[in-house]
Amino acid sequence: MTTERNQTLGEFIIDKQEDFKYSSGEFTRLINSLRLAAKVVSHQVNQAGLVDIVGAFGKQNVQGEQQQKLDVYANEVFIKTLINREIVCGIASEEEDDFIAIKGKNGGNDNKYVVLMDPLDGSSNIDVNVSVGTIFSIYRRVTPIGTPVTQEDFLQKGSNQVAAGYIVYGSSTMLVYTTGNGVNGFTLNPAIGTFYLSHPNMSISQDGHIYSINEGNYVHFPQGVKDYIKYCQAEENDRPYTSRYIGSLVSDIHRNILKGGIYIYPTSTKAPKGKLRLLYECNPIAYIVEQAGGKASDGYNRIMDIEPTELHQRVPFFCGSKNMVEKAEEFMAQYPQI
Ligand code: AHM
Ligand code: MG
Repeated sequence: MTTERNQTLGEFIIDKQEDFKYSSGEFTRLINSLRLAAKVVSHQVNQAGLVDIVGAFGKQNVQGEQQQKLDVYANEVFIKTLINREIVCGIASEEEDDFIAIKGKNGGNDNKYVVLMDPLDGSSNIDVNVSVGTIFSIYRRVTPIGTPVTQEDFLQKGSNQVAAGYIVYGSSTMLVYTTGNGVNGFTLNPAIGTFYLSHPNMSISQDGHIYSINEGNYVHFPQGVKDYIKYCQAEENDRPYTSRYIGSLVSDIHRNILKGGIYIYPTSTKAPKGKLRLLYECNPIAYIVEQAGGKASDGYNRIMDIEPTELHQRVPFFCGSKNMVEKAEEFMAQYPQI
């Protein structure tokens, strides 16, 4: 057993393999592939501004949003890395219209995992040198091994996740993930391309002092959210809270896990279903935050209990310190869920 102080991600994965109930070489190789792709994307993100990769790619993604070149690049790197290593049977990406069914060498595919991901979230922040992230979510397929994957394999409740993680490309690059036994964070030493365990057993405090929401949309928010914002700003007890909003989900969540806080992306008159995607963003982040001792809901119900109905489904998102999320839910409960 390697000492935790200087343990690398590769060593950690091997050491923890037996703790993981679905432990198999297949899963280990899958995590290793994501680790490799993360390093490649991290390198490219750090080149932004140096090479001609910043700026609109000139085409819109399935959500109708302008896609940036680095979105496309990150999407390709993660997909190609997973396909080339023949370790998953299917991939769904926020940047792809439909899921990808991966054929094995002889047409069939004996792999049991599917990966869902947002390859580069918050990419509008790239060309202003603000942190972005990758989010991934891993499930066991539900259809028989050896047959082509179907939508059913991807439309699973978040509580079925076997692992989830994010990579934050910030002042340093960190990979944070859970397999259901707590949350661990690894910082990349870019000089030698190695992730080291820097944040073992990450936990989020039950109470926090940060609220993160795009308050510019205040007039469009539901009344329960408006009331909660006023609660955060009231001068009473340990309030007013501090407002911090990067506009990059992974970075906002990462900071709030470390410092204690709540992140909210509610419904609004402009985005009646919310903005964030259940499968690529909310479920994996919810799994990590719950494993760190926090909570994630849509304002009324647990995120990971929602039965998905479509790949690119959007949901409102309330996530972070347990007591803060519960307080926000109290305000939401004053009004009917629309
Ligand atoms: P994206 O997947 O198109 O990058 O959008 C998701 C991002 C999140 O990272 C961030 O929290 C949110 O959108 C910010 O949205 P807004 O600018 O509306 O506040
Ligand atoms: Mg996104």
